[in-house]
Amino acid sequence: MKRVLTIQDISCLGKCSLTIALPVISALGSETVILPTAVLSTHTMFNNFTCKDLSDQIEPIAEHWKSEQVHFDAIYTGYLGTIEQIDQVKALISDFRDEKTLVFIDPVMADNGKLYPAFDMDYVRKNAELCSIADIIVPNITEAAFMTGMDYREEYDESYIKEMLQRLNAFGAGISVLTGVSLEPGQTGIMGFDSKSGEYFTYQRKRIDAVYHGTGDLFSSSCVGEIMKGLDWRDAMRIAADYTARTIEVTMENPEKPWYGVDFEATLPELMNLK
Ligand code: PXL
Repeated sequence: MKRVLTIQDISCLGKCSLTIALPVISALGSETVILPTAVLSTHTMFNNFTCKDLSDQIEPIAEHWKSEQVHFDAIYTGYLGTIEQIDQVKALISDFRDEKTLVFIDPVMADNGKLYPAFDMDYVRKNAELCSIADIIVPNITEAAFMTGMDYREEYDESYIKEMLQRLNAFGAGISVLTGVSLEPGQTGIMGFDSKSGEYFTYQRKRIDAVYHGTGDLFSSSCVGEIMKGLDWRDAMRIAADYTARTIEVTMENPEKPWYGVDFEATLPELMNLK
């Protein structure tokens, strides 16, 4: 069985980060090892959330794993808390990665043109540094605009996305993928660039006009899980995009849906059959 280490916060209530990664990657058949970087009462879209930083636990936990000679087939990082923590995570990745380990970085820090509370441009620069050591990065357009210094646009054409992918590619990751890319009216999906083959990959599907929290984490987690099943990254991203959109659709139909996250619990059984 493949073993995935995922490093991100645990928001006790909120359906995001570890509370999505753990069930989704496990459901796709990989052992999921978690490293919580902070415990929050809720995600940061709630008011008055509490947050306990766990940075001082990262090194002792990693040391223990080293003494147990643990091997990870993938290391997947999401929302992290501070610049210092990103340095710790970089060190952990370089300690544990070998030539077969997939390093998948989702530089979670912004959406809809804005940085999340608690982040600033120093944090953005540090995330760009983290992206440089990845095999695959999956920023949304907002995160990529901040990291590349390009203007954030809601209306754009393919040349804007290609320029952004080229600037991301210059950081050094093997594969750079932009999420939330709409190339035709009524459509949305992803566009990626593979630095080895020099090829672009685009996947577009019907756009659903709703914004829900945690959908980026759902996309990344299902993508990592599918790659661990042996799928090519392009197939994994296509399935992850379909699964995320399907989950948004199902969530919208639920009259009792919570405002803070999607009903991925309802669609998880379907994910196992998506091809
Ligand atoms: O879904 C991204 C995410 C993860 N973790 C925390 C967040 C957010 C987005 O706001 O606040 C704590």
